[in-house]
Amino acid sequence: MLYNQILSAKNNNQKLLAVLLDPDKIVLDELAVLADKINNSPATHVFVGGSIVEANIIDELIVRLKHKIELPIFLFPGNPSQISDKADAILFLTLLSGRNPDYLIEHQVNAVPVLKKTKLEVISTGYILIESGTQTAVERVSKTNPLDREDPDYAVQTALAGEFIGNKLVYLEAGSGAKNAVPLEMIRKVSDNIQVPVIVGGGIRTKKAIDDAYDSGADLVVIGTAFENDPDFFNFSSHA
Ligand code: 1GP
Repeated sequence: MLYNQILSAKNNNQKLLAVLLDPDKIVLDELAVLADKINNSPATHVFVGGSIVEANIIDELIVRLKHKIELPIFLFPGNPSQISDKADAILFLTLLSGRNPDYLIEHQVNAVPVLKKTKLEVISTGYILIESGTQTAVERVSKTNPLDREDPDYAVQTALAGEFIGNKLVYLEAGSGAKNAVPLEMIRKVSDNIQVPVIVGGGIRTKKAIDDAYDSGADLVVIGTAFENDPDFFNFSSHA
């Protein structure tokens, strides 16, 4: 089970790294090059998804990726239309920071008939959006407010609520392309206070920022925009 691999990595203090591919921003004809870059990177997972994506591209993208890449492919869906049986697992998200019932339960209920037709491993994930300096796509699409970045205790409270509800992962999200990533103190407090693995993403665009997130307690860091903008992003040794 892919979730168990994440748990055992956490228990062995092995840090994980996911490359997030947004199907709307991928040119399929350039995928072979991107796949090579991912294979030569420290990535341990590939996430596929975005706030708004046309579903028919996702199947094709994953099928092509699977020809080139052996890493597990997780769906990171903005809504049930993004479910593809070609992936290995799905982050079954609940937007814990928001108060929009569509993202707390409506989409999840609607996803079930689609999921029943797949063999996807379903991983319950508490998704917590943190204020990042500017409005992000998640805020816009979900019509919810993020949590105050200056209030780590409330983030802990929210993450613990997710854990008590039964979430198997907690994802601290600043939003794709965020101006400011999740504050390190918040990552530290959340990871110190919950048992389940912590994913951190949004606005992380340097190796130092990745390492700082790990040092603060992130178990898995997600990189989207930095890799989109520079497919050599993971070639750290060549950076100044
Ligand atoms: C967004 O956490 C991911 O959902 C990744 O964000 O695109 O800013 O790397 P970036």
